Amino acid sequence: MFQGPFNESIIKRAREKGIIEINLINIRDFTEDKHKTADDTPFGGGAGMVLKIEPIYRAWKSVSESRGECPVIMLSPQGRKLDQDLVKSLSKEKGLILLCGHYEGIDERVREAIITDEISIGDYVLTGGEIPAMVLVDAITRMLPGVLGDEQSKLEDSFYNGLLDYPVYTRPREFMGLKVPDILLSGNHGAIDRWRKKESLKKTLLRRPDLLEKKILNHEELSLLDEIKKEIAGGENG
Ligand code: 9D3
Repeated sequence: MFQGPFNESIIKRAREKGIIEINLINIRDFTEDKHKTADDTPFGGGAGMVLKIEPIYRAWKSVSESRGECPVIMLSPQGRKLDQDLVKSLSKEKGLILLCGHYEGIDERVREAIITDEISIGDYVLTGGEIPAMVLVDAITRMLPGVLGDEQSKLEDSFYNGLLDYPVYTRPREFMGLKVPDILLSGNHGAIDRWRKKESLKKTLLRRPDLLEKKILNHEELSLLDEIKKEIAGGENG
């Protein structure tokens, strides 16, 4: 499942540059019976299977003995919901061990014995923790120095942090009567920058006011927001 996302594009380049290292571990390789049994039926009965603790414990022990101490994160629907603040703080760790289940539950004692954090990627049900693990790796990797171009990182650090993106356009200037805003063709970079900031704020106010409430706004942002609110009250533009 991991071969596509981890061997393409930005993640591939980050691995090639040695910025990140990803090791995939199959807990079945840490079973000791002939059938490589990693799961069993639940005590107390009921549907579904439960991942056994021993193979997971042995896999974890083998990794932490060679790599040293680091957070052990289980991807689970019961976890703390992932957001950019959590991504940022995890991006500062030297290493992470990610544990994901597929279809089935994991013996509760795995949590007690080895798990330090539990993370969900949102309130919807998937078939396993693999895609959430890929999401986490992807989001963390793009935060690491040297992964994105310098220009992209500067953008992230400055104004647009915590706001929705402003609209972008490329050639042609007109398509089926749909025009590119004149200001973007004006060559006035001060005015373009202001327009973009305003569009970012407008879109965030209209679609995600919760994001605006979290963000500490500077003078320019507050005054742009004031303009936007007056325009909306006046029934102009959408
Ligand atoms: C909440 C559903 N559970 C009810 C008994 C069973 C269940 C279904 C699917 C338990 C785990 C899963 C597989 N999902 C994950 O492992 C998972 C997940 C998710 O489904 N949504 C968002 N984030 C995550 S992180 C791991």
